Amino acid sequence: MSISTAPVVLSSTDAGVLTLTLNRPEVLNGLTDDVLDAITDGCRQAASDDGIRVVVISGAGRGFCSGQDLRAGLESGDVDIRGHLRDHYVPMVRAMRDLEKPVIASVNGVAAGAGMSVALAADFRIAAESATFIQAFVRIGLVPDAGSSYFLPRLVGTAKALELAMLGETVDSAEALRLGLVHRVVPDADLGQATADFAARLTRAPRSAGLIKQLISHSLDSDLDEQLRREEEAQVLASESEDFAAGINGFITKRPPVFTGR
Ligand code: LHQ
Repeated sequence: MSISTAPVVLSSTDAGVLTLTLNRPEVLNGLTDDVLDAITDGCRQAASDDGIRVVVISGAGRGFCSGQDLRAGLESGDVDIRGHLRDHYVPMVRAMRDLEKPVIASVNGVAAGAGMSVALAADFRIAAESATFIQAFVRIGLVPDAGSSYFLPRLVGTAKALELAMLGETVDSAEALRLGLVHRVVPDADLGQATADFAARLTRAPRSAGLIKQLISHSLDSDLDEQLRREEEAQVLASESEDFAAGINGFITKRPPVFTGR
């Protein structure tokens, strides 16, 4: 047994981008409570820090995330699954979704089980050509969790979601792009730069970008009247932002506005 003192999630901030790198490469970044809590903490930190505009989640080594670490005590049968989900998985998904800033999953390799859920809970997925996606839950007799059964049908439709979740087959990056599971596929060697370029664009987005995230997130769960009310609330907030003033000024003066996220 090797005892590692390396952090299970590496965290770094550069030019407004908080990058969280899952760091258990020997198990393709299998999820433990510590990993889940570190993602939650990172998203909460991003929420309270005006200097962070975008969060990127990626994986160290050849995997993105292999889902729940199946050797972290589960085989004994003594684990309180309900508590485990409620105390660690749910807060992570909520922290990613409640954050009024974009989250990018930079999928460098296999995303399996709850590892695929992490990717799906992000706002954007940029995949390396060698990345694969597996609804692995059914392979071990479980059901999708960590939001997969919510996000997957919304991304690919119920028929395809059912097929992916029930058969648990491996989806390669080309198929993931065709299905609308990912936004971009890039050569493996270009993933870091492509993610950095995409994130940099988002760091220049106005305050309204976070409000747009919330509007689109809620749209499929709302009827028209509710969504019209949500738009009204969000538009009032957006119109009170410094970025709206900068946007209007930019239009009038014919100079591109510089947005600050406020
Ligand atoms: C792993 C793992 C892993 C530990 C690779 N754990 N070691 C579940 C339960 C309870 C509550 C909450 O929610 C959940 C949700 C879930 O996420 S259930 C789904 C859990 N994930 C899986 O079932 C996927 C398991 N992994 C695999 O099927 C394969 O490893 C994949 C397809 C991901 C990758 O295959 P390969 O590229 O062939 O790599 P490998 O299998 O050789 O893995 C490399 C090493 O990583 C290997 O260790 P070893 O010591 O033999 O070199 C694996 O045992 C280890 N590893 N996933 N989840």
